[in-house]
Amino acid sequence: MVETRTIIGPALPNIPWEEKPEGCREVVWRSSRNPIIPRDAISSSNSVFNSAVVPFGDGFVGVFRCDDKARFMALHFGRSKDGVSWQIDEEPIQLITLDSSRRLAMGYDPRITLLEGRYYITWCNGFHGPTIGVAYTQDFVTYYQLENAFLPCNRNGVLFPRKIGGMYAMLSRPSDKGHTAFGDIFCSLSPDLTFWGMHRFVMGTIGGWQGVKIGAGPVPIETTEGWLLFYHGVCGSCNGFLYSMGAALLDRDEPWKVLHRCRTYLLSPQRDYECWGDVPNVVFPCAALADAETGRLAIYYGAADTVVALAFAQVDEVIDYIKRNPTLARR
Ligand code: BMA
Repeated sequence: MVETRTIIGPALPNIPWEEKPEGCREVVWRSSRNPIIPRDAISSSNSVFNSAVVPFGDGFVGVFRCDDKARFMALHFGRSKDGVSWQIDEEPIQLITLDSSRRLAMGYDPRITLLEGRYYITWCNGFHGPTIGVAYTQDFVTYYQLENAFLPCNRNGVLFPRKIGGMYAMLSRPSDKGHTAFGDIFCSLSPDLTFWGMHRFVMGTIGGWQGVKIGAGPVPIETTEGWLLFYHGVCGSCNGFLYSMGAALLDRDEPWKVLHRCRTYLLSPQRDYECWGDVPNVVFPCAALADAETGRLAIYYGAADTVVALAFAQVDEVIDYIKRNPTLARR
């Protein structure tokens, strides 16, 4: 039990958890049950990865990126009692949309943000190129689609879980239509979740593991030290891109201000299920559960664009790591 709570939020006593293995020197350690979701979790799926999870009722629910065997991307609902074993619906989520021009065209890389009693789903939607789709649900039965947040091309749209300075806030990563070879994180504000503006630069690429592009990962976790943002960073190699995970602390009142950012990664593709799959060498975090009582974190990430994996960390260790391995470059 920690003396002072670092995480500003509710306790989550049933958070999935495994103690750090004896002798492990890493700040983030993997579940011994990885990968927790196989590529064929539903009968039609080629792969299940880059997915979002939240506590719901006395268990957990999620929105899963399931690419089918025709290699079309769709979002599927799933439920779990323990956050580790999942039942995913065979049929994709259907959204209620008033305007067919922004209908869900494809769905990938979802995030779920609990905000003012509604669960907002943001994902990469097809609209003359990728952009950020937004929908909400209160029961994970009926989903209402809102306007796309941005012009194409954009990816990795991540909503903050509360208004900041009276405005809704979203991180995103402007991109292109392909396998974008650039990308910095920006923050945009909105009075109503429809009109987005006041765009602010948050942070950009620097050398090494985060040298080609970076993108926000799970919904930021509010802590006494700032918003804890896990993000993916990409570097190029002679065999293509390599995706790793790092973390930063953003100012609680002006989240485009980076307080601290790590120079070295927290997790990189090293296990077989992260290195072998449809896209080798990818760890891509999309969700994190947090228990304010114990400071435990459970991080869900897609591995090799093929399966879902789980990792654990203690919030104070992560914050200490970010501060001990700082970079001041390209804030
Ligand atoms: C990005 C997205 C992700 C994917 C990653 C690695 O551009 O398409 O869904 O995990 O590439 O292939």
